[in-house]
Amino acid sequence: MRDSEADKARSLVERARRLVVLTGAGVSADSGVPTFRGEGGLWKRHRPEELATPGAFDRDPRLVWEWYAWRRERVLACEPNPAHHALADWCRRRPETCLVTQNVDGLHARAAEAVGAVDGRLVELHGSLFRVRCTACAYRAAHTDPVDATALDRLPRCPDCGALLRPAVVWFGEPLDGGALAEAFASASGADVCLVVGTSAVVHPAASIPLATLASGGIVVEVNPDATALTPRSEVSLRGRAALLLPGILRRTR
Ligand code: BV8
Ligand code: ZN
Repeated sequence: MRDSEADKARSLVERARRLVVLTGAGVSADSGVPTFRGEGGLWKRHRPEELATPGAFDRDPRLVWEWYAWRRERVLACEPNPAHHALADWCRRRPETCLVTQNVDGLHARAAEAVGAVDGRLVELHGSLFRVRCTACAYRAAHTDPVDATALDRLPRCPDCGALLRPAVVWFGEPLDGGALAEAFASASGADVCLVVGTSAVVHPAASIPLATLASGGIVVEVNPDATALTPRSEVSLRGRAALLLPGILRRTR
Protein backbone atom coordinates (compact mmCIF):
# COMPACT_ATOMS: atom_id res chain seq x y z
CA MET A 1 0.00 0.00 0.00
CA ARG A 2 1.30 3.44 -0.92
CA ASP A 3 2.38 5.60 2.03
CA SER A 4 0.11 8.39 0.85
CA GLU A 5 -2.94 6.22 1.65
CA ALA A 6 -1.66 5.55 5.16
CA ASP A 7 -0.66 9.21 5.58
CA LYS A 8 -4.11 10.29 4.39
CA ALA A 9 -5.76 7.91 6.88
CA ARG A 10 -3.55 9.17 9.70
CA SER A 11 -4.30 12.80 8.86
CA LEU A 12 -8.08 12.22 8.64
CA VAL A 13 -8.07 10.47 12.04
CA GLU A 14 -5.72 12.97 13.70
CA ARG A 15 -7.80 15.95 12.51
CA ALA A 16 -11.11 14.33 13.48
CA ARG A 17 -13.17 16.59 15.72
CA ARG A 18 -14.78 13.43 17.15
CA LEU A 19 -13.78 9.87 16.30
CA VAL A 20 -15.81 6.69 16.71
CA VAL A 21 -14.10 3.34 16.23
CA LEU A 22 -15.80 0.04 15.29
CA THR A 23 -13.76 -3.13 15.63
CA GLY A 24 -14.41 -6.74 14.71
CA ALA A 25 -12.61 -10.04 15.08
CA GLY A 26 -9.80 -8.92 12.77
CA VAL A 27 -8.37 -6.56 15.41
CA SER A 28 -7.74 -9.62 17.62
CA ALA A 29 -6.42 -11.84 14.83
CA ASP A 30 -2.82 -10.73 15.53
CA SER A 31 -3.29 -11.81 19.14
CA GLY A 32 -4.00 -15.34 17.93
CA VAL A 33 -7.78 -15.20 18.48
CA PRO A 34 -9.48 -16.99 15.55
CA THR A 35 -11.82 -14.81 13.49
CA PHE A 36 -15.27 -16.05 12.56
CA ARG A 37 -15.10 -16.35 8.81
CA GLY A 38 -11.41 -16.49 8.01
CA GLU A 39 -9.15 -19.54 7.51
CA GLY A 40 -9.35 -21.71 10.63
CA GLY A 41 -12.19 -19.42 11.72
CA LEU A 42 -14.50 -20.17 14.59
CA TRP A 43 -17.40 -20.83 12.26
CA LYS A 44 -15.34 -23.36 10.26
CA ARG A 45 -16.19 -26.26 12.56
CA HIS A 46 -19.60 -24.99 13.50
CA ARG A 47 -22.14 -22.73 11.80
CA PRO A 48 -23.34 -19.74 13.82
CA GLU A 49 -26.89 -21.14 13.75
CA GLU A 50 -25.60 -24.31 15.40
CA LEU A 51 -24.09 -22.75 18.49
CA ALA A 52 -24.41 -18.98 18.92
CA THR A 53 -28.24 -19.01 19.27
CA PRO A 54 -30.70 -19.35 22.17
CA GLY A 55 -32.19 -22.40 20.45
CA ALA A 56 -28.84 -24.17 20.39
CA PHE A 57 -28.41 -23.49 24.10
CA ASP A 58 -31.92 -24.71 24.90
CA ARG A 59 -31.31 -27.90 22.88
CA ASP A 60 -27.79 -28.66 24.10
CA PRO A 61 -26.39 -26.31 26.75
CA ARG A 62 -23.44 -28.64 27.32
CA LEU A 63 -22.29 -28.45 23.67
CA VAL A 64 -22.67 -24.65 23.61
CA TRP A 65 -20.78 -24.30 26.88
CA GLU A 66 -18.08 -26.64 25.52
CA TRP A 67 -17.54 -24.25 22.59
CA TYR A 68 -17.48 -21.19 24.86
CA ALA A 69 -15.22 -22.88 27.41
CA TRP A 70 -12.76 -23.64 24.57
CA ARG A 71 -12.94 -20.03 23.32
CA ARG A 72 -12.43 -18.64 26.86
CA GLU A 73 -9.35 -20.78 27.43
CA ARG A 74 -8.05 -19.84 23.97
CA VAL A 75 -8.53 -16.12 24.59
CA LEU A 76 -7.07 -16.19 28.12
CA ALA A 77 -3.85 -17.47 26.54
CA CYS A 78 -3.76 -14.44 24.20
CA GLU A 79 -2.45 -10.95 24.83
CA PRO A 80 -3.63 -7.62 23.44
CA ASN A 81 -1.62 -6.81 20.30
CA PRO A 82 -0.19 -3.45 19.05
CA ALA A 83 -3.58 -2.58 17.53
CA HIS A 84 -5.33 -2.90 20.90
CA HIS A 85 -2.56 -0.93 22.60
CA ALA A 86 -2.62 1.85 19.97
CA LEU A 87 -6.38 2.21 20.40
CA ALA A 88 -6.12 2.18 24.20
CA ASP A 89 -3.39 4.85 24.13
CA TRP A 90 -5.46 6.98 21.72
CA CYS A 91 -8.55 6.68 23.96
CA ARG A 92 -6.49 7.68 27.02
CA ARG A 93 -5.33 10.81 25.15
CA ARG A 94 -8.74 11.49 23.62
CA PRO A 95 -11.30 10.13 26.13
CA GLU A 96 -14.19 11.57 24.07
CA THR A 97 -13.51 8.77 21.56
CA CYS A 98 -16.10 5.99 21.62
CA LEU A 99 -14.57 2.56 20.97
CA VAL A 100 -17.32 0.17 19.88
CA THR A 101 -16.38 -3.49 19.56
CA GLN A 102 -18.25 -6.53 18.28
CA ASN A 103 -15.66 -8.71 19.98
CA VAL A 104 -16.39 -10.64 23.15
CA ASP A 105 -12.73 -11.45 23.88
CA GLY A 106 -12.15 -8.64 26.40
CA LEU A 107 -8.82 -7.66 24.78
CA HIS A 108 -9.73 -3.98 24.37
CA ALA A 109 -10.55 -3.80 28.11
CA ARG A 110 -7.24 -5.51 28.98
CA ALA A 111 -5.30 -3.04 26.80
CA ALA A 112 -7.16 -0.12 28.42
CA GLU A 113 -6.28 -1.40 31.90
CA ALA A 114 -2.62 -1.61 30.85
CA VAL A 115 -2.55 2.14 30.04
CA GLY A 116 -4.92 3.24 32.79
CA ALA A 117 -7.54 4.31 30.24
CA VAL A 118 -10.27 2.63 32.22
CA ASP A 119 -12.43 5.75 32.05
CA GLY A 120 -12.55 5.52 28.25
CA ARG A 121 -15.81 4.87 26.45
CA LEU A 122 -15.66 1.19 25.49
CA VAL A 123 -18.93 -0.33 24.22
CA GLU A 124 -18.90 -4.14 24.08
CA LEU A 125 -21.89 -4.45 21.75
CA HIS A 126 -22.09 -8.26 21.89
CA GLY A 127 -21.14 -8.75 25.54
CA SER A 128 -18.16 -10.67 26.88
CA LEU A 129 -16.95 -14.26 27.11
CA PHE A 130 -15.93 -13.42 30.68
CA ARG A 131 -19.32 -12.43 32.02
CA VAL A 132 -22.19 -14.81 32.74
CA ARG A 133 -25.86 -14.29 33.37
CA CYS A 134 -28.63 -16.45 34.77
CA THR A 135 -31.12 -18.09 32.42
CA ALA A 136 -33.89 -17.54 34.96
CA CYS A 137 -33.23 -14.50 37.18
CA ALA A 138 -31.42 -11.17 37.01
CA TYR A 139 -28.10 -12.53 38.31
CA ARG A 140 -25.06 -11.54 36.24
CA ALA A 141 -21.39 -11.47 37.14
CA ALA A 142 -17.84 -11.48 35.86
CA HIS A 143 -16.66 -15.07 35.45
CA THR A 144 -13.15 -16.18 34.38
CA ASP A 145 -12.87 -19.56 36.14
CA PRO A 146 -12.50 -22.61 33.86
CA VAL A 147 -15.90 -24.08 32.94
CA ASP A 148 -16.28 -27.86 33.12
CA ALA A 149 -18.51 -28.65 30.13
CA THR A 150 -17.91 -32.42 30.24
CA ALA A 151 -21.38 -33.09 31.64
CA LEU A 152 -24.69 -31.27 31.97
CA ASP A 153 -24.65 -31.47 35.75
CA ARG A 154 -21.21 -29.83 35.90
CA LEU A 155 -22.25 -26.67 34.03
CA PRO A 156 -22.18 -23.40 36.04
CA ARG A 157 -25.33 -22.67 38.02
CA CYS A 158 -26.79 -19.47 39.43
CA PRO A 159 -25.84 -18.92 43.11
CA ASP A 160 -29.16 -17.13 43.64
CA CYS A 161 -31.70 -19.49 42.08
CA GLY A 162 -29.82 -22.59 40.93
CA ALA A 163 -30.75 -22.22 37.23
CA LEU A 164 -28.16 -22.68 34.47
CA LEU A 165 -25.82 -19.78 33.85
CA ARG A 166 -25.05 -18.78 30.23
CA PRO A 167 -22.32 -16.68 28.62
CA ALA A 168 -23.36 -13.00 28.77
CA VAL A 169 -22.98 -12.60 25.01
CA VAL A 170 -25.60 -11.62 22.43
CA TRP A 171 -26.61 -14.61 20.30
CA PHE A 172 -28.06 -14.49 16.79
CA GLY A 173 -31.72 -13.63 16.99
CA GLU A 174 -31.26 -11.88 20.35
CA PRO A 175 -31.60 -8.13 20.74
CA LEU A 176 -28.53 -6.13 21.71
CA ASP A 177 -28.46 -4.23 24.99
CA GLY A 178 -30.51 -1.08 24.34
CA GLY A 179 -28.13 1.21 26.20
CA ALA A 180 -25.04 -0.07 24.40
CA LEU A 181 -26.73 0.18 21.03
CA ALA A 182 -27.99 3.70 21.70
CA GLU A 183 -24.53 4.85 22.83
CA ALA A 184 -22.89 3.31 19.76
CA PHE A 185 -25.28 4.90 17.28
CA ALA A 186 -25.33 8.27 19.07
CA SER A 187 -21.52 8.32 19.01
CA ALA A 188 -21.46 7.33 15.34
CA SER A 189 -24.01 9.99 14.39
CA GLY A 190 -22.02 12.62 16.28
CA ALA A 191 -18.67 11.59 14.82
CA ASP A 192 -17.01 13.15 11.78
CA VAL A 193 -14.78 10.10 11.32
CA CYS A 194 -15.61 6.41 11.85
CA LEU A 195 -12.51 4.19 11.91
CA VAL A 196 -13.58 0.60 11.03
CA VAL A 197 -11.01 -2.06 11.88
CA GLY A 198 -11.11 -5.80 11.18
CA THR A 199 -14.74 -6.47 10.47
CA SER A 200 -16.38 -8.19 7.53
CA ALA A 201 -19.34 -5.85 8.13
CA VAL A 202 -21.80 -8.74 7.76
CA VAL A 203 -23.46 -8.83 11.18
CA HIS A 204 -26.19 -6.33 11.95
CA PRO A 205 -27.03 -4.00 13.57
CA ALA A 206 -23.26 -3.46 14.26
CA ALA A 207 -22.50 -3.20 10.54
CA SER A 208 -24.85 -0.21 10.32
CA ILE A 209 -22.87 1.86 12.81
CA PRO A 210 -20.48 3.35 10.20
CA LEU A 211 -23.53 4.21 8.06
CA ALA A 212 -24.73 6.49 10.89
CA THR A 213 -21.51 8.51 10.61
CA LEU A 214 -21.93 8.71 6.81
CA ALA A 215 -25.58 9.74 7.20
CA SER A 216 -24.56 12.67 9.37
CA GLY A 217 -21.97 13.86 6.85
CA GLY A 218 -18.94 12.11 8.31
CA ILE A 219 -16.47 9.79 6.62
CA VAL A 220 -15.28 6.19 7.06
CA VAL A 221 -11.64 5.06 7.25
CA GLU A 222 -11.27 1.26 6.97
CA VAL A 223 -8.38 -1.05 7.93
CA ASN A 224 -8.73 -4.62 6.65
CA PRO A 225 -6.57 -7.01 4.59
CA ASP A 226 -9.70 -7.69 2.52
CA ALA A 227 -12.28 -5.45 0.90
CA THR A 228 -15.74 -5.42 2.53
CA ALA A 229 -19.17 -3.98 1.82
CA LEU A 230 -17.96 -0.81 3.57
CA THR A 231 -14.94 -0.38 1.27
CA PRO A 232 -16.82 1.51 -1.48
CA ARG A 233 -18.22 3.85 1.22
CA SER A 234 -14.79 4.53 2.74
CA GLU A 235 -12.77 7.74 2.19
CA VAL A 236 -9.68 5.56 2.63
CA SER A 237 -9.54 1.77 2.89
CA LEU A 238 -6.12 0.41 3.89
CA ARG A 239 -5.37 -3.18 2.83
CA GLY A 240 -3.39 -4.48 5.75
CA ARG A 241 -3.25 -5.94 9.25
CA ALA A 242 -4.45 -3.85 12.18
CA ALA A 243 -1.41 -4.66 14.35
CA LEU A 244 0.87 -3.25 11.63
CA LEU A 245 -1.22 -0.25 10.55
CA LEU A 246 -2.98 1.11 13.64
CA PRO A 247 0.12 2.23 15.58
CA GLY A 248 1.05 4.51 12.64
CA ILE A 249 -2.47 5.84 12.09
CA LEU A 250 -3.02 6.58 15.80
CA ARG A 251 0.50 7.68 16.72
CA ARG A 252 0.93 10.74 18.89
CA THR A 253 1.93 13.76 16.84
CA ARG A 254 1.65 16.50 19.49
C1 BV8 B 1 -30.61 -8.80 16.19
C2 BV8 B 1 -21.43 -12.80 20.07
C3 BV8 B 1 -32.94 -8.37 16.40
C4 BV8 B 1 -21.56 -14.28 20.21
C5 BV8 B 1 -22.11 -12.28 17.77
C6 BV8 B 1 -30.11 -7.15 9.00
C7 BV8 B 1 -29.62 -7.71 7.83
C8 BV8 B 1 -29.18 -9.05 7.80
C9 BV8 B 1 -29.26 -9.85 8.96
C10 BV8 B 1 -29.77 -9.30 10.11
C11 BV8 B 1 -30.19 -7.97 10.14
N1 BV8 B 1 -30.62 -7.68 11.41
C12 BV8 B 1 -30.51 -8.79 12.17
C13 BV8 B 1 -30.00 -9.80 11.40
C14 BV8 B 1 -29.73 -11.15 11.88
C15 BV8 B 1 -28.35 -11.26 12.53
C16 BV8 B 1 -27.27 -11.06 11.49
O1 BV8 B 1 -26.72 -9.98 11.35
N2 BV8 B 1 -26.94 -12.16 10.81
C17 BV8 B 1 -25.84 -12.13 9.86
C18 BV8 B 1 -25.11 -13.48 9.95
C19 BV8 B 1 -26.40 -11.89 8.47
N3 BV8 B 1 -28.18 -10.33 13.61
C20 BV8 B 1 -28.63 -10.68 14.84
O2 BV8 B 1 -29.20 -11.73 15.09
C21 BV8 B 1 -28.38 -9.68 15.94
N4 BV8 B 1 -29.59 -9.53 16.68
O3 BV8 B 1 -30.52 -8.14 15.20
O4 BV8 B 1 -31.76 -8.95 16.93
C22 BV8 B 1 -33.96 -8.48 17.46
C23 BV8 B 1 -34.56 -7.30 17.94
C24 BV8 B 1 -35.54 -7.41 18.90
C25 BV8 B 1 -35.92 -8.66 19.42
C26 BV8 B 1 -35.31 -9.83 18.95
C27 BV8 B 1 -34.32 -9.74 17.96
C28 BV8 B 1 -27.35 -10.20 16.92
C29 BV8 B 1 -26.00 -10.27 16.26
C30 BV8 B 1 -24.92 -10.60 17.31
C31 BV8 B 1 -24.50 -12.05 17.19
N5 BV8 B 1 -23.38 -12.31 18.11
N6 BV8 B 1 -21.12 -12.47 18.66
C32 BV8 B 1 -20.24 -14.98 20.03
O5 BV8 B 1 -19.24 -14.36 19.66
O6 BV8 B 1 -20.22 -16.20 20.28
S1 BV8 B 1 -21.71 -12.00 16.17
C33 BV8 B 1 -20.08 -12.36 15.91
O7 BV8 B 1 -19.92 -12.47 14.53
C34 BV8 B 1 -19.12 -11.26 16.29
O8 BV8 B 1 -19.47 -10.63 17.48
C35 BV8 B 1 -19.14 -10.33 15.12
O9 BV8 B 1 -20.17 -9.39 15.22
C36 BV8 B 1 -19.47 -11.27 14.01
C37 BV8 B 1 -18.22 -11.61 13.26
O10 BV8 B 1 -17.97 -10.56 12.47
P1 BV8 B 1 -16.51 -9.94 12.42
O11 BV8 B 1 -16.13 -9.43 13.75
O12 BV8 B 1 -16.52 -9.00 11.29
O13 BV8 B 1 -15.55 -11.16 12.13
P2 BV8 B 1 -15.32 -11.91 10.73
O14 BV8 B 1 -14.53 -13.13 11.01
O15 BV8 B 1 -16.63 -12.00 10.01
O16 BV8 B 1 -14.42 -10.88 9.90
C38 BV8 B 1 -13.10 -10.61 10.34
C39 BV8 B 1 -12.58 -9.51 9.44
O17 BV8 B 1 -11.27 -9.18 9.89
C40 BV8 B 1 -12.47 -9.93 7.99
O18 BV8 B 1 -12.96 -8.89 7.17
C41 BV8 B 1 -10.96 -10.12 7.79
O19 BV8 B 1 -10.56 -9.74 6.48
C42 BV8 B 1 -10.41 -9.13 8.78
N7 BV8 B 1 -9.07 -9.45 9.29
C43 BV8 B 1 -8.46 -10.66 9.39
N8 BV8 B 1 -7.22 -10.49 9.94
C44 BV8 B 1 -7.07 -9.17 10.19
C45 BV8 B 1 -8.24 -8.50 9.78
N9 BV8 B 1 -8.39 -7.16 9.89
C46 BV8 B 1 -7.36 -6.46 10.42
N10 BV8 B 1 -6.21 -7.03 10.85
C47 BV8 B 1 -6.04 -8.37 10.74
N11 BV8 B 1 -4.87 -8.93 11.15
ZN1 ZN C 1 -30.71 -17.18 38.90
